[in-house]
Amino acid sequence: PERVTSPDPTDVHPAWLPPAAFRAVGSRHVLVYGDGPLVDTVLREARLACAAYGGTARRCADGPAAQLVLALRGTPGIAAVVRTDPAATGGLGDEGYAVTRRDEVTVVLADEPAGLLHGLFHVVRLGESAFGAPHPARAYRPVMRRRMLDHWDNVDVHPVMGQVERGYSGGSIFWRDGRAHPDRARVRAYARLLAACGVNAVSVNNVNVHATEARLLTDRLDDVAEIADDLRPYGVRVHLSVNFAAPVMVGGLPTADPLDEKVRPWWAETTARVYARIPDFGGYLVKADSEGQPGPFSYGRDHADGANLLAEALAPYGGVVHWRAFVYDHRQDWRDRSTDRARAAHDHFTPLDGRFRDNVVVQVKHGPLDFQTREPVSPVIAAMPGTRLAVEFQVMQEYTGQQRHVCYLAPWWHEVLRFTPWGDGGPTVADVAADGGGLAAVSNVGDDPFWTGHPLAQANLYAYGRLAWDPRLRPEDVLDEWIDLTFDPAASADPDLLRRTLHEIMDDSWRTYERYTAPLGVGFMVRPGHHYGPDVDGYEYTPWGTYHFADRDGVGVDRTRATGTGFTGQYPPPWSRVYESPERCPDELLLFFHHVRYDHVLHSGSTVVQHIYDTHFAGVAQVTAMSDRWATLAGLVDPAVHARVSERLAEQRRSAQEWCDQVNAYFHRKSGVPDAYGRSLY
Ligand code: BDP
Repeated sequence: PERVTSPDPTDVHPAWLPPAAFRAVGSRHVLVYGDGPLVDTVLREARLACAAYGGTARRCADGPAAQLVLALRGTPGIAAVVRTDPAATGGLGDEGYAVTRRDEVTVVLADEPAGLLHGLFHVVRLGESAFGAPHPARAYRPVMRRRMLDHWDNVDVHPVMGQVERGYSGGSIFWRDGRAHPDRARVRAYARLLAACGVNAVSVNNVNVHATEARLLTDRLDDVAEIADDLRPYGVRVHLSVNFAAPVMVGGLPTADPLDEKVRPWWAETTARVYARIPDFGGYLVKADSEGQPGPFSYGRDHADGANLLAEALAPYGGVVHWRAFVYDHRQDWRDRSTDRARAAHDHFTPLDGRFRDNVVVQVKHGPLDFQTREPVSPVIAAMPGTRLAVEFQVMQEYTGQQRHVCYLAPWWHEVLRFTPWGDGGPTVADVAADGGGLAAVSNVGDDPFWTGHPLAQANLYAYGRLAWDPRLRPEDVLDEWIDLTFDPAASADPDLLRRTLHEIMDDSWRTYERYTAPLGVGFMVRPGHHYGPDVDGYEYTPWGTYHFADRDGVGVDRTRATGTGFTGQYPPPWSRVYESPERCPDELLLFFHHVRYDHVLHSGSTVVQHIYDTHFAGVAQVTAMSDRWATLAGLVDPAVHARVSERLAEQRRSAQEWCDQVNAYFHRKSGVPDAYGRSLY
């Protein structure tokens, strides 16, 4: 199809980059020093801002005295303008920058163009306060080198999954009718949003690689190159999900055996063609031997053989293979309690530690199961010291309300990133990822006018990027940044009400969601297939390995070494001991690790069954309160946003009630225990 741009770009919500976000920059005299495409982007952004707010943006030094200088260190002649010791902050790396303010001039310095772009967005975030009190140079460097988003987008519309697998925001922004999407303006706008929150890598197709998508690697490479062209000016690199059986599917070989003598050259030549077309191509993402995807197991090889094959092909170009550790048997015998899906990744991967090439990143879901509302941290993260690991999150809300419910996930990710797998004082999950392959997350974006279906779900994408840049940021501060950029409270009739209300609705929304859904870490209880809404026994007698084992006496999965699946033994101390004991195990994970009686008393003092009743009633009440609060913002936020969020809150309220009714009725009938407060349980 002919390439077009959005008929009316204002149809698309500006997310966290409305023109007003640039007011402070745009009303200044801006000077940019340096060359190259990313510096051009910096200048273009500054000019756009200045055109709207009366400032000027130039590349040379004459004209009005500069109030904001953005300079690449090493550019000849900057010493006169940058009246600070350019060496004061040490090396800033590929993406770092330093900011200083002196003599009424704010200066951003970087060693590389990408750093200058990140520095510009830093000033945008600060707004007017970037032009306040003087301060010495402060350096900012990303904690994670690679901060990746994985799109589960199909090129074609899949008969069951639709275009975006688990997508809750419409179709793909990258693909339409089997080709690169004709609306390139939208892809560029996306790149800009990503750069502004810190994401620097995007995988552009689903990890389940079907026949059409497999061709992206070969005869559809031009389409991938087009997307790469649109993301490049914002420092975002393209990665591709590939099918391990590609040599057979698109290469005409009889086998994809990693040790076959024809398979290796096939990957080498195919990869050479990819780099000839896209010189800054990031690498491959692979889901192998998982949920029906082919992999090395089909040939009697292991995952190190498989990953190293692709890594070898990518190595000459500096590319990486992200090899997912999400490998488990989805055809389990549910009667056999000795198998445990939670164990699978550790069982498969830890024996391979030390065998992966340097440019293999083993990408581990943050929990051992599958992006549930609450899970312990995956024990794999602590078990592969000789392997580069990336931690994978799901910004897309598959199990957290599918972007119909408000569920601000940053507090959850923050908790995971701060977790210390070897106990207090030891390295954190963030440290492991920072030393290894960084963070990856499944994107929640589609061609919906609000990008993310639920307008407040934009905050999750923003927060993911910011936490990947700096996992030490506090979720509530990240939310403040997002509110400032998106809603421009300074220009609102009631800035305090706006900010306070958004915090009241969002800060605790993940815990609220947890309250009215599956209790105490047991997970699932969702409707099979699409995973929306409650069905307590929906997966109980299926082969997927996701059980709660509720009976008349109790509930929960015994994953102890003493009497259960032995999963607790995959953790190093102290967590192996903490999780092994029902007394020491944190309440919120009790049913993940233990099968307990309904009258088991939690640390909170409540019994398990009374906790279930109480939290479910409380969760529904909190959603009602959220709705009431949102109503008070009518007139303070864009009417289209207000209407969309109100609609979704009504659905959240309905759904929360349904969860509460079904879960409470279920446990009331199983246990026969009435509610201590006499509320109706059915
Ligand atoms: C599960 C999703 C499935 C994905 C899978 C994955 O239900 O659609 O393909 O994760 O991560 O949560 O590969």
